[in-house]
Formats: sequence, C-alpha cells, structure tokens
Amino acid sequence: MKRFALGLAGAGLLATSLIGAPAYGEGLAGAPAPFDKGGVKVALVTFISAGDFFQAYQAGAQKQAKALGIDLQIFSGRQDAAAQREQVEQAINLGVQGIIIDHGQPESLKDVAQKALDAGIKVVAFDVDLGNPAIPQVEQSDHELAKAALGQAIADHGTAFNAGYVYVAGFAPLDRRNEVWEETKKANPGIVEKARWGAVNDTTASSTADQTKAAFQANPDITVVFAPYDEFARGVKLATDELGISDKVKIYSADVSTADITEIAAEGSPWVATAATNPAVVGEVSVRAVAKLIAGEDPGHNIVVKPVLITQKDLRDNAIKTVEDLNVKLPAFGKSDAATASWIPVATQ
Ligand code: SR1
Repeated sequence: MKRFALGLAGAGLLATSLIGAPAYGEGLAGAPAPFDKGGVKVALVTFISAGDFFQAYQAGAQKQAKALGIDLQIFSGRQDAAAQREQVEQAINLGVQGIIIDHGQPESLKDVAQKALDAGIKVVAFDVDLGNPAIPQVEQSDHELAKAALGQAIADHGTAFNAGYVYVAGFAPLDRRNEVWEETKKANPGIVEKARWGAVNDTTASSTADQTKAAFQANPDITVVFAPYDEFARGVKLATDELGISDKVKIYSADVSTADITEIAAEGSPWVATAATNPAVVGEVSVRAVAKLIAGEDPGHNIVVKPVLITQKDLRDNAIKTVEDLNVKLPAFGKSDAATASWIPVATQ
C-alpha cells in the first residue's frame, strides 16, 4: 500500500503522450502487427454505466485507446446482465479484435466470452472473474484497498466500535473487500456489525441514503461506517447530513473522484478516509492489456493496479481539491506500470 506522500511530484509528470498519437487507421511507428498498420477495433462492454468511477474508467480507456490508434467502442450495460451479454455478442459480430468486459455477472458472461475467444478475439476482464485462463483479470488489489481503509478506521477508533457496513454481494471487488471485513471482525471481536445494507442500481447513492436513514434510526449507536464504494459513501454522508448526525459518525470508503474530494474535505464532513486507485489509470491498463494480447504478447493473468490511502487530513493539509491535484502530489496514483510495453505510449494522467 502506498501512503500519501508529499513533495514527490513534478508538473512534468502530467505530460500526456497523445501528441503525435496515430489517427484510427494509421499505423503506430515501431509497434508490432496489427498496430503497425492501424485499424484495430476494441469493444469495452460495461455493466455499471453511471457514477464517477465508471466515467473516469471509460475516459482513461478512451485516452489510452487514442494513444494506440485503437477505435474503442463503449457499450453501456446499465446494470442489465442480459443486455451486457447481448452486447458482447454484438461486439463479436462487429469483428473487433479485442473485448474488455467491465464488471458483470460471471454466469451470464462466461459462455459469450468463450464464444469471443473461439472467434479469435482477445478478451480482458475488469472486476469480473470469468474463471477462464485465457482471460486476464484486471483488478485494484481489493484486499489491500479494504485493509488500508479499515486500518485507518482502527487507527482512529481502536479495535472496539459499533459499525455499519454497506455491501452488495455478487460484485467481485465488493466480495473481495468483504473478505477483509469478515477477517477484520474476526480478529477484533470488539468491532460489532450492528447493521448491513446496500443497493447497486441506477441511483446507488440515493438508494443507499434511504437505507442508511433506516439503519441509523434502528441503530443510533453506530459510530463507524465501512462503505467500500464511493457511491455508497456518498449515500451514507447524504443520510447522516440529513439526520443531523454527521458529527457522531465517521465513514471509511473506497474510490475517489473530484466530487468525492469536495465531500471529504468539506467542513464537518464525516467521510474521513478512502482507499483508491485513479480509475482512469485502471481504464488505461485495461486497454494496454488487451492491446498486448492482440499483439501476441502476454500481459500476465492477474493485472493489479495498487490503491493509495487518502485521508481527510491529507486533503486538507495539502489543499488537494481535484483528482488532478492528487496526480501531482502523488505520482504513483496517476500512473501504473501494469501491462506496459516499449511500443505502447503510456497516456499518463
Ligand atoms: C459495484 S462494484 C463498485 C466498485 O467497482 C470498482 O471496483 C470500484 O472500485 C467500485 O468501488
């Protein structure tokens, strides 16, 4: 786990490599086939379309695709497993060379992913385990991420407190973070889970806020909430603000965006720490991984982007207001060396 650190930055680190990027259909000088000639098409088939994390992930994927001269088509799944499955089939029919599958339900995707492989299409999965040795898995080291957020909760509150926990089973990153939550409770019997709630839908934050209000009305002695997805944390904060209890509760989360930074750093905010990658970097890594496969190179099977711990104090002390500020103050947050190659221009954030 990288910890927030000052003074490591240089504005030059923000330079992107897009100047001179090939247009779609033009070759990339010095790249292996088919990138030397250009015309590579890739589909990014998403399950969750809304929210800051996923928008930033897609923007990072587009930026890296552009740097490689790839025509990247994004399919929005809108949390609909049947639609996502159909979109994988559409991508196959479009004749793409690569498909990135971003979240989703393994059981509705495994056979269509295999169909893509059988058609000679390279497939990479982000945060969905398709259980296929031919499909590399991109993830954010969710165990490390959850350990960092919970480690901060224990540093702040000790090993005995009444907790609320926001969780929805069936999403690979949330399931991995849940393993750490269960281990943490087992190792610290003084941490008592008083209530568990959560929803993932088109309006995750507001649904979570409604559920949070009910949870706090039934359990007014909760002092710590572990909400390991920023839409969950936003919902919890909305609820504690509305209930007028934000001075009695602290929220520990995953993910970060510029809007999250504003919420965390705000005067009186109960949201005190988050463990996060830069989601745009995860999008870039996903595109590089599929590009390497298309070029006949091995990106590795488990491709991990490491998170950093970001506290309210870090943000306030260092006047961090945006994700771009974080990239500058903490270069390890703004780039990853996962799935790189000498011929791949790295689209640094
Ligand atoms: C519903 S799954 C949400 C998570 O997916 C990504 O891994 C993000 O980190 C987010 O927390």
